[in-house]
Amino acid sequence: MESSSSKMSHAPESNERQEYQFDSEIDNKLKEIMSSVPRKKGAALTDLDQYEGFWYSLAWLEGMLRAEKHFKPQPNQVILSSFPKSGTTWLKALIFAIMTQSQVSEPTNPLLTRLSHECVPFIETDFRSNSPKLNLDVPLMATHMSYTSLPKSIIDSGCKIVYICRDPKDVLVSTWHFIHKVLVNEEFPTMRDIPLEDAFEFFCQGLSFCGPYWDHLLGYWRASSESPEMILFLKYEDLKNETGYWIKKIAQFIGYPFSLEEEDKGVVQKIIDLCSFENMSSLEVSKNGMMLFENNGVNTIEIKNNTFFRKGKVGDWKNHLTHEMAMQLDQIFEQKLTGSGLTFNVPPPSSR
Ligand code: PAP
Repeated sequence: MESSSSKMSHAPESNERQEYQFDSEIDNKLKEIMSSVPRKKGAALTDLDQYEGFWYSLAWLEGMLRAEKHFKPQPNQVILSSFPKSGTTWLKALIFAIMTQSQVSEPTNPLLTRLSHECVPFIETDFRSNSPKLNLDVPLMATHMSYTSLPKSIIDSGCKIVYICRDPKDVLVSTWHFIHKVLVNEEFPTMRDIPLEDAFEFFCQGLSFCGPYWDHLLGYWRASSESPEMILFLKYEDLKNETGYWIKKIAQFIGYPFSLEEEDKGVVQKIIDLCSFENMSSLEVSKNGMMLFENNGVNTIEIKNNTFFRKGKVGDWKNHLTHEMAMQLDQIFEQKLTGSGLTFNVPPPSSR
């Protein structure tokens, strides 16, 4: 995604973007992917192609392949990984704020005038774009890729990965609203609005952007169990319930711990307030800004920044899914996650 507001103009030598105009190897690989499994409709803005067991849009896939070839993590690189609609926008802001903690109260803090998606680019979209906007001062990038498809350079470098997931029922509802809100604002021939019932069926079949969700979760869950020093596995619900506790945990994990002095000065609370749904969604950039999303190299669609903010609540699915739908989704995930130790029981209110 490319923001319509001011762009960073760094051209990092290490990531060799000038080669991106045309790359026959990647072009051929994309053709091979497209011909190996039929393109499918899903709970997504675009039709989906399958790669290494997961469903992506073609534009996303192109970015992934370019990143596989060219991505070189910076020293102390941090990667935020998530399934779409699990809390990415929020966690991008939180980690960015942690990594730039001395600026938290500054009126020039980038998070006050830029959407967190602009402060923290997705690897897939940044590597697809010919006008990169990496903020090299903060070595933080995000991805929706499955664990198994992460660029090898990320795994080899041993950089820290923070993964966030969310109750599948809320992810589905949030996804469906997102598709609807984007298409209300933008007409696009290859994209279509879908009823919730269809989105539900697709989601249950694993047919959503970056789905199947259960496999996405399990990839990161197992990797984090094997290498807890490399992957921190978070849940949106926990982050909502105990934001301060998890901010400190994340800060420690990525190597930006708070000193006692900083804690005494209330830095953690300042980060909570800065990144809260109420604050972020009411900023001018969130209310009136927009992103340009490169759909297929020829067309772009505009996505209003306010599309990334809806309710920001745990359990809103209750207002949209029937009891039967909720049970069916719970059963699918229970069965898929059996034996992994990962569950989606919503925690009781914090006592910490
Ligand atoms: P993305 O994958 O497209 O980046 P992502 O940010 O992961 O989307 O998910 C959007 C959800 O996060 C929305 O949830 P909802 O539809 O259930 O409301 C959005 O409201 C929520 N969200 C965005 N910012 C925040 C925030 N600061 N705090 C809590 N939730 C947030």
